Amino acid sequence: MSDQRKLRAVVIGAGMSGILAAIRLRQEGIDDVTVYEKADRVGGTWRENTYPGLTCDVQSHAYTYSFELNPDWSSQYPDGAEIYGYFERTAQKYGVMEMIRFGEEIATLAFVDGRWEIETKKGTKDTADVVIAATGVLHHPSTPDIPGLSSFEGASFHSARWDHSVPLDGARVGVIGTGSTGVQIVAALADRSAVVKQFQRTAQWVRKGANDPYTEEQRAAFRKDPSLILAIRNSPESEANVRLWSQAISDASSPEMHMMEGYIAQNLEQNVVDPALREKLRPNYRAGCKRIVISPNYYEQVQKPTVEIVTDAIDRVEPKGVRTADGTLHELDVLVLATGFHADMFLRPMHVTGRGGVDLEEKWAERPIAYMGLSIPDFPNLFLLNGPTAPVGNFSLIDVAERQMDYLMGLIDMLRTGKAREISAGGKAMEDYESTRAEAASKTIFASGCRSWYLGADGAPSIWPWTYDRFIEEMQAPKLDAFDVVEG
Ligand code: N01
Repeated sequence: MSDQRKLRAVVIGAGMSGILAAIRLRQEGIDDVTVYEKADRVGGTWRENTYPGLTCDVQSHAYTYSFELNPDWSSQYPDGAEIYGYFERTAQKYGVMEMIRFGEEIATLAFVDGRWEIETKKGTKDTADVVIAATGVLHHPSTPDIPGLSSFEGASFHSARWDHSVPLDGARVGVIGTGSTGVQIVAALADRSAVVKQFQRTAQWVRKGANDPYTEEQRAAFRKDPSLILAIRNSPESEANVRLWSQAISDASSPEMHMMEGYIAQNLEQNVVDPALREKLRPNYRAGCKRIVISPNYYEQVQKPTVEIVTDAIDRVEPKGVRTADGTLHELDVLVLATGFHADMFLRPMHVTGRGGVDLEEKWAERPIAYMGLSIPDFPNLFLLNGPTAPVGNFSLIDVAERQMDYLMGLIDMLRTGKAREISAGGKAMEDYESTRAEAASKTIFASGCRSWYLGADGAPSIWPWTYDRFIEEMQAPKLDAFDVVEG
């Protein structure tokens, strides 16, 4: 141990991935770790999203760190507050809170003389040997450019900026958007609000997910015997589902994909009684092209008399509500923008310069790229969790982050043991990765013709196109010939 180099690490962000990175670095004996968090609490997406109906579309026992199982989950799809509580408790338990500088947003990162120089918006300066960017995938809200939006006299906000002072019970609420967020909000408000109008530009494929509560007996059994939780996480059925799904989405023409589409379509056929409503809700693109929405009760809820699916295009927003192209004014008290996020931000809006002063914006002029979603040529010792082209398509981001972190520890260990002083993806490896990735991406279901946050500005899928098994295999250990290694 004594001849090991003492590394100072900085983690950016205290959400799910940042908490993980801080814990793992400590576990591996790297004590000098600071986490910079722009907000005043941990939790990332689970801090920022507090809308009614919020849950995770990955089952609770699977959306849990492998080293911190949670026998106390109340159900398969618990609410956002419960998920937030899990991350906060875990951060407290593992001493992450003491490592965090809250209220500090990093403005610049510059690689100078072999170290990262860091400056926050408040002017705090720091340096680090290693930087792990755990900046999240979907956290820069996208606000639609709809004429008249600011003229609305009621309350209006983005789903990730929920205003809890606004009464919803008995109110007339409009929800723009039919992604996972819009679906969850509408399902939750159907029993509370007087009128819920969901403005649907594009229909969604919705898969029904059972949400049975765990009983106290089950939770007691989980506490006594954690192998019961592992059995849920690794059950042959869920493993098989992940494999089948991953096989299917990576090849849009595969029999697996056609089978999955049939299965998902059944949910619509079997659960929406009124044929006219069923046709309104029927997507005109293939299931899986957008991220499938999982909901235990969306179809049940949209059939309630309080809910109306509005398919006429939005013309403009007026002081009293939303005017659609057919001339109707939909009068509203509250207008929710469940309109998604800018999915190409990653390290942005930080100003990041790498070796020789190269600007990340130059590197990312066409699209954000990172070898294996985690390392960028000429940006040594800067690693990303769930970065560009990571497998965020219908997989559990917590599992992705854990596997990436294990892989990164292999690289960081080289820095610590003096086998390397600087490590970043090699230019050739990056090119090969990106060209084979783009080629494979064109065969995925994501490229089958729809608009989604999986697509880059050029309209091509910008995420992991291969199977999950392939990702697991790649993450076993770094292939060192893919990296530029400056020996130390
Ligand atoms: O955002 P989205 P989201 N006029 O981008 C519509 C994760 N998530 O927040 O489809 C009218 O999917 C847009 O219409 P269209 C999950 O990974 C997870 O719902 O582009 N409509 C679309 O309907 C998810 O995939 C959970 O035609 C406009 C919607 O807004 C991801 O976050 C929960 C419009 C945006 O859908 C994003 O989901 C919630 C306009 N001008 C979210 N602009 C979990 O369960 C946009 N739209 C973990």
